[in-house]
Parts: sequence; structure tokens; C-alpha cells
Amino acid sequence: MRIGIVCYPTFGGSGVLATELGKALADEGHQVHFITYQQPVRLNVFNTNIFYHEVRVPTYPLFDYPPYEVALASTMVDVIMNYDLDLLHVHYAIPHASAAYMARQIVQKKTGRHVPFITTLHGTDITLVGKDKTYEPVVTFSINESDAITAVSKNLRDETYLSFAIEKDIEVIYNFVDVSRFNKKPIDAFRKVIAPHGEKILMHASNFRKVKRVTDVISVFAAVQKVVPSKLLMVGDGPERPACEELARELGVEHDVRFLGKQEQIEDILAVSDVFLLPSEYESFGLAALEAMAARTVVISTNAGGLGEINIQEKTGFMADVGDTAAMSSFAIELLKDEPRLAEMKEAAYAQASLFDIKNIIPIYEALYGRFCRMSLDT
Ligand code: GMT
Repeated sequence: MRIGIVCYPTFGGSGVLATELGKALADEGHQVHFITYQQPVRLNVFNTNIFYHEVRVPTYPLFDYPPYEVALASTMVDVIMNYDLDLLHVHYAIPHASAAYMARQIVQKKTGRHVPFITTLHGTDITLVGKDKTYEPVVTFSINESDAITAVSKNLRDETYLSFAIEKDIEVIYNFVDVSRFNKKPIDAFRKVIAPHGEKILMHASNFRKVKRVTDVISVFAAVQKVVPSKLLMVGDGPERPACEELARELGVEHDVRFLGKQEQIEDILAVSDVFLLPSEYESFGLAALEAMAARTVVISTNAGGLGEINIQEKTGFMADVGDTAAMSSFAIELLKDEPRLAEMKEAAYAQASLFDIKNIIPIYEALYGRFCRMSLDT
């Protein structure tokens, strides 16, 4: 098949998932065309089946806001027509689904061909941004116009039905992880640099947006640090980082917290970590938690959104209510003091992550594409 993939090229979960999906499809022999405004961060391989098309948004003095969606739709039309794409798969509804709708209409008018588009909902496109009444009518319309709609968890599917007037089936296709990439031996030298006296290592990774409640990570760590000698690694960057640094100083743990910034080799950092903290207000799925589990790192998270669909309480990790940092720190203390339990839960986390291995999920996407490609040949 010849598939166009549209996503945000940044470090966000939706872009990571879309890029890994495209790479895996290319390995399966499909021709994959990424259409984005920048090279996706995880698009770091050479594969003759992968094409990259940059969306250029020319500026003009009249534009306070350059019309990205128009440029995106036009690039989609160009790629569909010149590479004879079978379908488009857009990740994150805004503005990708409405741009795909526009591109599909243009191609239909020009050629009479119906090129289907599939929209995958990822989370904040529904739970935060999409609900805003400035966007809602366009989001509802373009989701309904999609030839197929998928959501990355049951929770996100249900949230979408609650918040929007959706007239179609939303299929759940879970996030996935390449377990072989994350199943790595810890690099001893790296562990020693971070924790020279054998301290435990806690970790967090995100884009430090409000929804991640990153200051809760610092509060949990400060409570753990009082009882269990430990270090905290903060991976990623974003608007809440200064608040974290300030809180770490206030709580007197600043020398035990390292901010590593954006990292591509996240598997090496996860491999040396014991616990991954994810105190989010909401996670449609929590790809970061799944990657941690695949690296045998025990996840202590909130029970928000779809997190309970991957993390099993007291078996593969722990969950607490949003904001309950006391519960999250006692889970961490109890676990880090009990070496056999920690080892057992690391293995259970890995076994659970293996259920979401890329090898199990890619065929589901291929079957979905197959259904809609046939439809396009019939119409
Ligand atoms: O949450 C983020 O930091 C990024 C965001 C995105 O859209 O890029 O992630 C969302 O999509 C991921 C992949 O499907 C999910 O695993 C995340 O849980 C989801 N984030 C939220 O729902 C807040």
C-alpha cells in the first residue's frame, strides 16, 4: 500500500507513535509518505520505502497567522496525486483531520477518486484543545467525515463520545512499543555517574505541560528521598520546568535532581531507572509509561484516563488519585525498600508491556487500511 502519514513532528506521544508506525509499515514493504512541517524526531533511519514531504508555509506581511492548514491540505493533494497514495492516516485531529477532509474533496473533484482518510485521536486533541468552542464544530465535522476513526484507548473513545456528537464507530487501537528496543541491559558506568553510592533512581519524562503535573514529581521524590537514598532524572522540557526547579530548591533536593532536557536515547536512561513517575492530570493512554514498562521500570502513576488499561495495580505498578502525592510516595518507598518485590514487579511490568509490542499492533492497522483501500477501489 502507499500510505500518507500526517503528524506533529515533535517529541509528543502522537508524533512518536505515528513515526514508529510509519517506520514499521515501511519495514513491512509499504510505501510510507510522511507529510509534516519538520522532520519527525524519531524519523532517524534510512529506508527506501520512506519518503518525507515538508509542508512549507510561505509568509506574507498581511498574515499575522500563516495559514498552515491550507499549506498542509495543498501538500496532501500534491503527494496523493504525484505518488498515487491509497490513503491518508492523520494523527491528532487538529488541524490534520480537517486538512485531510479538504484534500480528499479536492482530489475527488480533480480525479473522481475517493482517497480515504483515517483519523487517530490521541488525547488532548479531544480532552483539552478540541473541546474548546473555538475549534469544536470543525473537530466534530472532520472526525465524522473521516473514513475511519481510531482512539488509542477505551477511555479516550468514551471521552470522545461524551464530548462530541460522533455518528460513527470509533475503533480502539492501543499505543504500542518496540519491546526489543527497550529491552536493554543497564549501562553500569552510566548508573554509577548518576547514583555513585548505589542510590535508587527515579525518573520522569514528558513535555512538562500543566497536564503532566510535573511539580508532583518533585514532591513525591522529596518524600522518597527522606527515607530511601535516591536520585531523580527529569527528561524533557517545557513550560513547567522552572516551577519544578524552584520547588526542588524549596524542598532542599535540588542536588539530587538532574534535568536532562530532551533525549532521543530514552531507552538508556530508562534501563538504569527503578521507578518511573507519571502523576498526570490526564493521559489518554500514557505511551511514556508503556515505554518505561518495556524497559523494566516500575510505573507509579495516577489512575487518570487510560492509564488503568496498561498498568495493573500492585502487579505491574501502582496508581493513585490525581494529586495524591502522599500515596504515590508511600508506594515508592515501600517498593524501593523491598528489593525482591522491586525485581518481581520489574519483570511483571515487562511482561505486561510485551502485550503491546509493535508486532501485535501493526497487523491491526494493516487490516484497517486493507478494509478502506478495497472500499476506495469499489467507489
Ligand atoms: O501528552 C503528551 O505529552 C503528548 C500527547 C500528544 O498528543 O502528542 O500525547 C497523547 O498521545 C499519546 C500517544 O497516543 C498518548 O500516549 C498520551 O497519553 C496522550 N497525552 C494525553 O492524553 C495528555
